[in-house]
Amino acid sequence: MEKKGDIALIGLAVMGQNLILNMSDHGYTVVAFNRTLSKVDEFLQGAAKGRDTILGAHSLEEMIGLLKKPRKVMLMVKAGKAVDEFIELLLPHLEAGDLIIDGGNSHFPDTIRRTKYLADKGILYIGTGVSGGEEGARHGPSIMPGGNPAAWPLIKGIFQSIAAKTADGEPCCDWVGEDGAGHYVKMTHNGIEYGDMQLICEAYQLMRDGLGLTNQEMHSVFAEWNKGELDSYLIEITADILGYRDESGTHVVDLILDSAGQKGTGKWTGINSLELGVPVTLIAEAVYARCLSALKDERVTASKLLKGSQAVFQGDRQAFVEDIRKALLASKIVSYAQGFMLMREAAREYGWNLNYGGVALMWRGGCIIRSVFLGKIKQAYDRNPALSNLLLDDYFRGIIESCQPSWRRVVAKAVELGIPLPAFATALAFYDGYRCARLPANLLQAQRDYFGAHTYERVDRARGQHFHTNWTGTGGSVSASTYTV
Ligand code: NBP
Repeated sequence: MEKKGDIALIGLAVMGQNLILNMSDHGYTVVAFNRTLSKVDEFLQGAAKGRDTILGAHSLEEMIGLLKKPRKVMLMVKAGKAVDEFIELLLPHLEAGDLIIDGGNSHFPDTIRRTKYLADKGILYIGTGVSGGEEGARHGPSIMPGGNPAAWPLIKGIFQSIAAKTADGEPCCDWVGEDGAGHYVKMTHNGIEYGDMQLICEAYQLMRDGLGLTNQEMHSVFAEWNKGELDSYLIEITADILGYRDESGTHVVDLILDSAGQKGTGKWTGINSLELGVPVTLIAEAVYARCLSALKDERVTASKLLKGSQAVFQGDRQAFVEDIRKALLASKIVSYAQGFMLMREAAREYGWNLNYGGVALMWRGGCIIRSVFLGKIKQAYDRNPALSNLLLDDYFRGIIESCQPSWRRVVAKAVELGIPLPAFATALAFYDGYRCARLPANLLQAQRDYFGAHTYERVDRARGQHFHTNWTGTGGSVSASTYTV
């Protein structure tokens, strides 16, 4: 009898090929397909050679014919119109109860739309985040599936067996929620990744330009940090990068142009935070920091014209390195607190029932932001699933308290030295704002009411009552309609 596939995977680029090999390692039979057909044969004769659990297909008809029912087809293609095009091409070949999975970095509104569109046709749909890059896809990614809940039992076994596992053996994959929830959580993951990377880069610049440390010294600092509370994949690779030399002995990091690229998921997170009115300031700063870095030519010109600080660091370098570590840790806690605030608001806005501890567990292994720290976040939500803000959890509150003097010293010193620390500084400003019972927004409301009759609420009256003052004596008594973010 002809061998049948458990799942088909379309898209034989780096992610798709490695996911297929991973599924095959776990005993699943996978049918491989790609728009450019030559890549099917290249894969079968290359990385997939000798595996009877990987079958190639040279048309969608052939691919569908090779699948067990209900059929499961996973797309690992470029996000955007390629996904919609493949859905349309697949539809004539599928029947009610079949499942399409999009594992690319799709924008969550597209996943909401596609889930509904396919549900109307009786086709199940999952939009899933897959993180961990090439290595993760091959040996265990973090997988964040959302979509039609009826689809989860069909794919749970495959996904949880190929996903990364925590030290306790728990899979870094669980059901996230309805329609776009999986891609939303993946988007937030990527935003947090932007924040983590920016924080590390700021620590690097402060050590390099402020303290004058060599790459080798910084390699040792990051390697040391990776043994403690900051133990994470990104700190680990930073230590590796700083220690890496080419054949001539040159540190490769010094040869790389300081102009950052981006693919859009950090920007989506920032835009969505503005839409939902959640102050996710650190991720936004991280996106803007990449934008500023990309203005390389302008910066080079400006560096010759705009004067900065003449101050030089004086003091105990080793003690200051420890201050930087603590400032990084405190800023990172703020960034994750903001990320979870965003997901909480998104769940309310889009009607998802997100399990925040489950999200932390999914990010605990396999993905780019994997860290020991995420285990602590999981524990915080285990202690209190209704935790309103990570900053209020006893464990994180304690760390922030112990890091706070260092954090303030680092931000103040960077200002004095003229070294930009946008992410460290915004984290501290957020912290001070969040813990402030009375912000200056009373004056802001007065300004709005002064020039636009936007009205204000009063501290001595119940919330929800709006007042207007005729500030100049010449204005009328008509007020504008109110608007609250
Ligand atoms: P790419 O994002 O480079 O996409 C390559 C695949 O998309 C190929 O199979 C290509 O087919 C197909 N494709 C393209 Br491009 N345009 C198409 C179109 N108009 N119609 C049909 N197919 C089209 O591959 P990747 O880096 O493996 O990523 C796959 C997905 O996973 C993406 O959404 C990506 O954002 C996401 N992702 C990537 C990573 C990573 O580290 N690379 C990590 C996590 C998630 P062809 O061979 O015929 O050109």
